[in-house]
Amino acid sequence: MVLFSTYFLMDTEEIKAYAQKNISFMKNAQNLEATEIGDGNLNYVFRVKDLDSKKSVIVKQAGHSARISEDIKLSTDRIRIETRALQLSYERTPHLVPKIYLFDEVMSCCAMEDLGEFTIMRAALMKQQIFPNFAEHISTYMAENLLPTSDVVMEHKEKKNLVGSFINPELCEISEDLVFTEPYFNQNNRNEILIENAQFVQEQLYDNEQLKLEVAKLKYLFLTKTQSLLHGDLHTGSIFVTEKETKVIDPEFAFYGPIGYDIGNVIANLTFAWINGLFTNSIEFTQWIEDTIQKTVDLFQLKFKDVWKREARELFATNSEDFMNHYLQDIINDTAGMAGLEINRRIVGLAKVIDITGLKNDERVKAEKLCILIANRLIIERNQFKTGNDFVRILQEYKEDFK
Ligand code: SR1
Ligand code: MG
Repeated sequence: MVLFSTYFLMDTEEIKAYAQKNISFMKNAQNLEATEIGDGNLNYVFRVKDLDSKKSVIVKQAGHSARISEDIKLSTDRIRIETRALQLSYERTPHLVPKIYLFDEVMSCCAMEDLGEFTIMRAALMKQQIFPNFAEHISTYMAENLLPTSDVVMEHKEKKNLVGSFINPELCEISEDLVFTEPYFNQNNRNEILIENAQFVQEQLYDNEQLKLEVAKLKYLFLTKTQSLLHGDLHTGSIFVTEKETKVIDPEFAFYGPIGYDIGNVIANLTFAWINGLFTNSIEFTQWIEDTIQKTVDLFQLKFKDVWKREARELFATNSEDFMNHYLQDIINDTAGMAGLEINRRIVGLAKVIDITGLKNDERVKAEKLCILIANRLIIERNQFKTGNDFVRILQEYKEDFK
């Protein structure tokens, strides 16, 4: 009998035994089925289903290296971070994240609610599906979860303790390398660039000293700005959707960083869907994306101010509307810059997105150039961004040239 008292990487048979032992509603199950359904880069994800009661659970286990590469060695502490981050989000926004059932430090796994009827948003966007409530949901998720973990709301010593418990050096290092450094230096020789765009990338990224100065400033924000507890990897592969609901998953990259990093990731990944829609002539879809980008930024700002007015405790924050506006404007500027960085890294770095790689080669060549042009403007002009419309305008400016 397997005791699960020392760590090992579980297979589907062992996962069934694990669920039977540890999940209360599976204790007497005789007819369990387990499938490995993970498609991420790092972990193993199993769905365990009781074929009699029809109840199911998701068990996520971390290995000692990344799933995509044995060379990327990672602490299994990422599962503790993910579990805790989901639990904190569940306290504030239970309708927007899955419920955690258990965390097992020995086996480096957690068990959570099965979101069986949901689809990964990136896959749905590739089919040009529209989610009318997405901006409403994601802006609530961000406003309700980001500001309350900042110094604006939290007692400063408590906040520092929380910063400490979310120190996530290895996963941050992945982002520091893949998002902030390799796209501009290729120092690890891991960038993957279409031959047709090699010269363009050389000029626009590697040799672009004006851009690299701005990227350096943003990298140092990521390294040092312990503003709020972030999701840390809020792309459309970390979001589950149905027509009516949205659930944010996978906060294993959670750490204390600049709020604009999360919002920027959302905007960047919506931009990839927009570009896919542009090249596949999906007019209704691209219009919905434009509308969603605008609403996400504008609704975030409205909801952020509501949370601030309701929950701010720090004295300057409760006494000065000017300070609130300054703080929010700074977030929007970071958002633009971070969106640009996420776009560039998904084009030249090793972790790409199907929205762009799934295009026909000649379209992909053009789409990648378009991405880099948009990204560089987001980075360089970030301090001019104020409203959702500013993010949409930049897309519209390129629309005609690239159709
Ligand atoms: C080695 S992990 C590559 C990427 O996958 C994750 O989802 C993060 O975005 C990371 O940068
Ligand atoms: Mg992930």
